[in-house]
Amino acid sequence: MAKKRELNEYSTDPAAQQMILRAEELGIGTAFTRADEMAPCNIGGAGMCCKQCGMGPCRLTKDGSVGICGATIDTIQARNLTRAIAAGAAAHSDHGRDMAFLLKATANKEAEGYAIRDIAKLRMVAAYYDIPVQGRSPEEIANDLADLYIAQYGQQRGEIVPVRRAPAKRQQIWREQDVVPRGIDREVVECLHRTHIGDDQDPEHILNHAIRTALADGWGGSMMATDISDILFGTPAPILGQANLGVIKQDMVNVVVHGHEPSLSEMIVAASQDPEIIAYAKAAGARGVNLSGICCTANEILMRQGIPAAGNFLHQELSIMTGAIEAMVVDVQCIMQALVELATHFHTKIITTSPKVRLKGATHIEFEEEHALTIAKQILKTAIDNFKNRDTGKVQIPQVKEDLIPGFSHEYINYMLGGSFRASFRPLNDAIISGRIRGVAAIVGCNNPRSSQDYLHNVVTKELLKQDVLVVQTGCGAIASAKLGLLLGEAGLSEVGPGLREICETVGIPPVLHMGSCVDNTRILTVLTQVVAEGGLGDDIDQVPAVGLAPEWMSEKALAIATYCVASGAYVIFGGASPVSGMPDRVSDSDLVLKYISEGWEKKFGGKLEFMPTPEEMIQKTLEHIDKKRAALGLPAYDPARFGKSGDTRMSELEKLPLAERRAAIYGTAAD
Ligand code: SF4
Ligand code: MSK
Repeated sequence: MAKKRELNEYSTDPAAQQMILRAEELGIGTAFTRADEMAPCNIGGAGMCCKQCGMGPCRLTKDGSVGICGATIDTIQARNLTRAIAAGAAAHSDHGRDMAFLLKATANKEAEGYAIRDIAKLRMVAAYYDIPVQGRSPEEIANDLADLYIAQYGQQRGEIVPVRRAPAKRQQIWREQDVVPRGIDREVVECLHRTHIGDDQDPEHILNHAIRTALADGWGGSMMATDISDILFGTPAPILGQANLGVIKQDMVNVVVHGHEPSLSEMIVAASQDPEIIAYAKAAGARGVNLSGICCTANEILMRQGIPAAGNFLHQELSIMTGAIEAMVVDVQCIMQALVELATHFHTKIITTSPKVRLKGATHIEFEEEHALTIAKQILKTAIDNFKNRDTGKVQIPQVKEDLIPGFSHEYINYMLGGSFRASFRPLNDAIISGRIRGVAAIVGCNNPRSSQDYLHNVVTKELLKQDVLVVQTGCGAIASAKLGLLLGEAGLSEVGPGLREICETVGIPPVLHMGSCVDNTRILTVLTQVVAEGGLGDDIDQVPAVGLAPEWMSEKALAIATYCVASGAYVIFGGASPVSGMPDRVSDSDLVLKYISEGWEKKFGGKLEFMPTPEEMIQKTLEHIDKKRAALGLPAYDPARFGKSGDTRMSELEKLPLAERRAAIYGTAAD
């Protein structure tokens, strides 16, 4: 009999806790209870099982044992990890490919309802690649850019073009190590080739190709996806939004969009505001259509349109448990197969839309860009028609939600620090150099039901903020902080270290910056590149006092992101289990891969990947790394006592003084 956990061991989020209890009351299983019932395989989990051919699967549980073909534990672990990285890179990059085709269709007026919204970004991106912009229409420029980006997938030789956006020194390292991606599809295919039975057997050599494949994602497919999403739907800027299950509305038709692609969800947003759809919903007895998002589709429409987020990865089932969702519209990635069975307990329709993703038992309404707006309306009408089937007796919506301000794109951070006439990263660099900001942590990635939902994200985030570390976030991690209220202006500043607080008050930013969805981790790469270019913090990314963390990772995409960040020079810390841990009592026999992705990669690229089970260790290693990088740059040691006497804190202290003393404190004299 599986051990049942306490409620707070499932989730730290009160809305989630309420729905987990509701599931228990109704006798419905969720990922939380399935995680109790499904003990992880300790052989596969540690990377010690190979099923690459029909002679196996081979499980290497004894010291010195090898597979039937003679493969060692190191080779098997390297192959397993590399295949996972290839799958993650493929998922992100294939999304980028679809976005490139959508840009091309939009430029040629073949995509219904789409337009080029951010011409400035289009011109800026085109300029990186010497695409002529003067005297040309946005459509002409977009057509050339789309062709260039589409060509990156099938390119066979040379270098993919976005790598030229990295710092010069970084590009040099990649060339010396022979890991510059030649073409996105080529690197993914080569991963599968090299890891086939009887191919590459040298673990380090296999893992070098994992680096090349991950770079094809981070400085390739993902970066292109972010560029095009901004060009078509607008580069994000701060906007007020809300997060958590309390955004679901009792008196409206609730439609949840879930997955990763903004192409359809942006069209659903547009359709939901169409008078025809509003009238259709009213005729069905609802006040209108209420849209909300889950996972990274949520992030995409939250940061551009302010559409609320119903939650992160583990909220997909819980949102249906409210009994008030007429349709959950899914596209690609992070969609649980369990949704269809769960939905049978309620009236919710699960609607698949991607030609790549079908769920048995779901309704399929395929998305076609030529008819995007028409299809979006058809989807909404299907949801509205389902409103009459809602069983009001089953409706239970947790009244829990938080306001947040997402939308801190690279471009907006540049603008907010310097204004439109002198946009610059200088103030950020200066704040790091002075020690007001000790360093930067990117806390990103998934939820994992094997640990308490949001707990690791939030405990690490809150402690680093106290230590004057500026936090940037993407993906489900960003929604975890949003639900806690850390993405809202002054909220939480009392919990923030004195130097960071001064910066937040002066610039007017939250201490945690929401930078987008999982493909948008590339925004962090371009921000770091600009930090380097601004000067004073070294001449390459590996010198910046910064760390990347994914405390609750679960997807192969997370491993691809980690690897391209390592290759870009970052120290990356993952929480939870390592997929290459080997047996704990056999460390000496199976730690080559574990050591290579840490010490080996650090020697070659300046970045390393490590897995840590406890938040305390993640925090300690993050701070040690930041302080080590500060010392290497010759920056003053972090000293919180030097700051905190300016900004709002200073003003509120002064306001408490009698007028004469206040004047003396400000002007150095009590005279009028
Ligand atoms: Fe076993 Fe080798 Fe086949 Fe893997 S490739 S399953 S180790 S025989
Ligand atoms: S959705 S990959 S659970 S971040 Fe991007 Fe969240 Fe991880 Fe999916």
